[in-house]
Amino acid sequence: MNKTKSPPPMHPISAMDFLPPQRLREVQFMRLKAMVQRAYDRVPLFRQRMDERKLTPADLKTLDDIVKLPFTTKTDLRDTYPFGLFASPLSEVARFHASSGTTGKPIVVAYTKEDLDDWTRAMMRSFAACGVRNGDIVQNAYGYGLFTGGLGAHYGAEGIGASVIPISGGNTDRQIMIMKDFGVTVICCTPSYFLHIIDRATELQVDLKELPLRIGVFGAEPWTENMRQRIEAESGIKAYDIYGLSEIVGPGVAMECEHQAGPHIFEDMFYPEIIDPQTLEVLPDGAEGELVLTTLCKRAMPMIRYRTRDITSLDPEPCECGRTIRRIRRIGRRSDDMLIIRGVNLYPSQIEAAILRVEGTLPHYQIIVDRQKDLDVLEVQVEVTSEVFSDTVGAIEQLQQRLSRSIEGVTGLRAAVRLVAPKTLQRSEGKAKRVIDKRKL
Ligand code: DLL
Repeated sequence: MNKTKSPPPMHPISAMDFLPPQRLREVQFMRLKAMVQRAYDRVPLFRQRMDERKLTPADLKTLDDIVKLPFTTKTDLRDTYPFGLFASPLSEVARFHASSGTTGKPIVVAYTKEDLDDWTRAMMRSFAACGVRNGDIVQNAYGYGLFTGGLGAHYGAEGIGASVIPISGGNTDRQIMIMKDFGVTVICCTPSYFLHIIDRATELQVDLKELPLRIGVFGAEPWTENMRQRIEAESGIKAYDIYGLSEIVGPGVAMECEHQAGPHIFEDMFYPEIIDPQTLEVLPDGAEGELVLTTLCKRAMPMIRYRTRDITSLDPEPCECGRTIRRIRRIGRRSDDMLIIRGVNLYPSQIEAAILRVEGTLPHYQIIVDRQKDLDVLEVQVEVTSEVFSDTVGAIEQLQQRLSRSIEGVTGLRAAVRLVAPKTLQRSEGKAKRVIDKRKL
C-alpha cells in the first residue's frame, strides 16, 4: 500500500503557530498580565507569595519581568489539595482531571468550559501539525478517565474533523482487529504500547505495513530516536512526539510537525522558560535545564512558572515548516524521581505510602522496573518482620495480596510483590536507592 500522500493545505487553526515573533511577544504579554491579575485576585497562595516579594501585577512592565514571579511546584498542588489553587468557583468548573501526586493523594486539575475549548484548540493544532485531517480515522488508545490523554486527544481529533474510535488503552488483540477492520489511519497511544502492538500484530500475522495506518501520535512517556526508527521501519507509519502534562492542560502543550524535528511549543498559550534546577536561574535558548511553564489562557487553574521537572532545552532555530513558535528537545529525563510505567506516573514515595498502610511490613523496599516484550513490568520487593517471614505460606501469600491491592489502590498500577527477609535489601549510607530501572530506552 502506498502511504505517501501530498501534504495537506495548512489548517486555519494553525495560524497562531506562524505569528511574527514581535506580535507573538505582544500576545504573550497581554495574556500574561491578565493571567497574573486573575491569580492575584483569586488564588490566596499566589497573592501571599506576591505580597512576600512586595510585587503586584502592575510590576509586570514587560514580558521579561516574568522572572520576578514566584515558581509553582507539585508540592503546592499537594498542599492545597483538592481545590486550593482554583481561580474559578466550582459552579464554573466544567471538568476535573487528576494525576499522580507524590504520596497517596492525586493532584487535581480543573477546567472551565472555555479552558476545555482552548485545550481542544491546542490539540487541533497538534493534530494539524503532523498532518491529521478531515477524513482520517483516529484510534485513540490513550486511557479515558482522570488521565488527560484520552479525552484530550478525543476532542482535538473530533475538532479537526477526523472520525474518532474511543477505544482507550488495553486489549491489544481487539486494538489490532479494529485497526484492520475500520481502516484506521492514525493511532494515538504511548510509544511503548505501540511497540507492543507491533509485536502482537506480528504474532497474529497482521502486517501493519499493509494497513492504511500512516500516523502515530506518541507521548506521555520518554522515548528515543531509536524507538522512532524501529516503529517507523516495522509499521510503515510516521511517528510524532507529543508532549504535555496535566498541571498545564494535558497533551497538546507541544507537538512535532511533519519535519519531526522536536515538538513545537504552543507558546501563545504556554509560556516556556528553562531554568537551572539547582540555582533556579533562567537559562538562555539552547541550554539544557528544567522546563518551566506558565499558562497564558487558563481560567479555572492558572499555573504561573510551574516547575515541570522535565529536562530539555528550547531550540530557537527556524524549522523547515515555517512555524515561528520554538521547539523543545525531546524529553528524556526528569529532575525528580518520578517514573513513568506504562504511561502512568509513579513516585517511589507512593509505593512507600502504600506499603506503610499494610501491617507486618518494614519501611524498606525496592522498586524494580523492566521492559518485557515492550511492556513495562513493575516488581516491588518489601522487607517484612521476622515473625511474618517465618509464617505459613498461606499467611505470606495473603500479605503479598494485601500489598498488591494497596499498591494498585494508591498508584493504579499492578505490581508483582516479593517479600524478602529483614535486612536483605541493600542499605545505603546516603539516599536510599529505591529504584532499579533496567529498561533500556
Ligand atoms: O502524560 C499528558 C499526555 C497525554 C502527554 C498523552 C502526551 C500524550 P501526565 O500524566 O500529567 O500527563 O504526565 C506528564 O509525562 O511531565 C513528562 O515527564 C511525561 N511526558 C509527557 N509527554 C512526554 C513526551 C500526560 N512526549 C509527564 N516525552 C510530563 C517525554 C513525556 N515525556
